This record gives sequence, C-alpha cells and structure tokens, in this order.
Amino acid sequence: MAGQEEWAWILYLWGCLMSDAVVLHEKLGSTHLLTINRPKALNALNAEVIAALDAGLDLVEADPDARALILTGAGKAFVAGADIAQMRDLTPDQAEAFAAQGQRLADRMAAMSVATIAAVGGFALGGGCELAMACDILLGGEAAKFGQPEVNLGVIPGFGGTQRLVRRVGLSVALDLCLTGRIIDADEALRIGLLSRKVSGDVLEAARGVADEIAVKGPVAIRLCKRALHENADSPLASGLAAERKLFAACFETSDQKEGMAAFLERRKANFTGR
Ligand code: DAK
Repeated sequence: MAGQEEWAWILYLWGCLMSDAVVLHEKLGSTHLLTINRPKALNALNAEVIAALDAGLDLVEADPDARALILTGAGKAFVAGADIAQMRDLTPDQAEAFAAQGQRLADRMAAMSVATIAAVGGFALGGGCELAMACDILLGGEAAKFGQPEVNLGVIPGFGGTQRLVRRVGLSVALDLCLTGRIIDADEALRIGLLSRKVSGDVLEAARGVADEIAVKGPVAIRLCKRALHENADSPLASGLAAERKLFAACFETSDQKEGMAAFLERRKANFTGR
C-alpha cells in the first residue's frame, strides 16, 4: 500500500501528464519544485519554456520561506537540449538573443540565494546539461545521460556550456565532451566530477532528501556559502580567501550565527530564522 507521501507523488506525476503548462510549479514545505513539462519533445527548451522557468524563479525569489529549489524534467528526459525545431531558422541576431535569454536564465539559477538542485533522471543534453550545471548540486539517476552534442548540429554550446563545463570538469575533459559531442552515462559523469552524486533509487526523492537536509541549516550561511564558492571559483587564491574572510565576518552580524552556536553549546537543535 502506498503511504500518504507516495500518493502525493503519484498525484503529482499524474498532474504532470494531464497538464498543458510547459513548466509545473509546486511547493513542498520550504522546497520549490519546477518540472519542465514537454515530455513529448523530451523537454526541449524553447522560448516559452525559458520564460516559464524565469517566472518560476520569480516565485521562489518572492518566497521568504523558500530554502531550496529542485529542477527536474517530466518523463524520460531532464532536458534534451534547446528546441532544434525552433532554433533551425534563427538569424544570427535572433540566435544571439536566444543565447542571451538562455544564459540569463542559467546565470539567474546560479545566483539564487537558496540551494538549487538538478534532479536528472534521463537525458540532459546541450542546453539541458547547461541548465543542470547552473544548479548547485547535480543529482543523476541510473538512467541519466549527459552531453554537449551541439557540434552534431553545426553549432557550439550557447547557454554557458563551454564555460560551466570547463569549470566543473577541467579543460581536458571539457574539450573531449564538446568536440566529440559524445553522451556519457551517470557513472562517467560522476567520475569526471560533473555529477555531485549518483542516485540508485528515485532521483526526485533523493533531491527532496538533499533539500530537506539543507532546509534546516542557517539560510544566511547557505546564501553566503554559495556566494563564496560561485563568485570566487575563478579568482586567484589570495583574493578568494579575502572574499571568504569578509563573508565569514558577515555571518557574525546575524542572529543565525548566534542561534547556531548557542544551540550547539546547549545541545539542542538550532532554530534558524534567516536573519
Ligand atoms: N529539440 C526538439 N525536439 C527534440 C529534441 C530537441 N533538442 N530532442 C528530442 N526531440 C524530440 C524528437 O524530435 C522527437 O519528436 P517526435 O519525432 O516524436 O515528434 C521526440 O523528442 C523524441 O525524440 P527521439 O525520438 O529522438 O527519442 P530517442 O529516445 O530515440 O532519442 C535523444 C533521444 C535525446 C538521443 C535524441 O532525441 C536526440 O539526439 N535529441 C537531440 C539532442 C541534442 O542534440 N540536443 C542538443 C540540442 S542543441 C545557442 C543557443 C543554445 C544552444 C546552442 C547555441 N546560441 C544561440 C549560440 C543550445 C543548443 C542545444 O541544446
């Protein structure tokens, strides 16, 4: 017999199948879930999907209680890339505008103050891989597949793929993946450092588990930790350390720091307020 939580998931998945919306939004406690919902086109990203994802991010940013965002795809794919049918006839100017729209979305994802988790259950190709890489934590299920196959189409990655991939896996592997366009499985993605974790069961359940884990931490610490990492990953060590010092010091202006340390010393759970 399915439990209450399992029923909620069954109903949610049923809703995905029945809904016309290209991006579904749901709030699960303090976690927001955005599901890209074009399963017949393997959730390919067209302008409508990108605009709907943008609107989804607005909802998360407007919610003071939000602690995490999970991004996933309905059906067998996460996202099989930018929509090739829509891209085919773009002029160079339109292509630049489309790339700017996609890069802006990926940048926005990366700059969210809450933790972002990509739950990848199937294909994450091209723009899909780029979107997943814009998340903080990348979870892949057994059937997850990753790649930057744009060269097969006579183009290069345009939503930040060349830049985010090289930062995640290094130049040698990034060049291999971008120049061959080959598709790799979850094991290889884990080995090269593209995946944060490989998940053997339901990837969405695992993502919820990670979101719940993060939700009880100090929200200010999560936000500042993200800034320390994202904003300084490419900095020389000395300036990165200087930035880390400033952000560390900023924690001591917050009640979360006082609460977290008091709770430890009083042997109780911290009750963070995000201030
Ligand atoms: N766009 C549009 N439709 C897609 C699609 C895509 N990316 N991927 C799959 N589909 C559609 C298929 O056309 C098919 O539709 P119907 O024929 O049923 O109507 C349906 O989804 C199911 O796909 P398949 O029948 O092909 O399914 P299979 O399981 O056999 O194969 C596959 C799955 C993922 C291996 C295959 O579909 C595939 O190779 N898809 C394309 C993957 C790909 O090349 N992705 C990268 C797209 S390029 C830029 C901006 C952005 C970008 C680049 C430049 N600038 C403006 C500078 C980004 C580019 C990309 O992401």
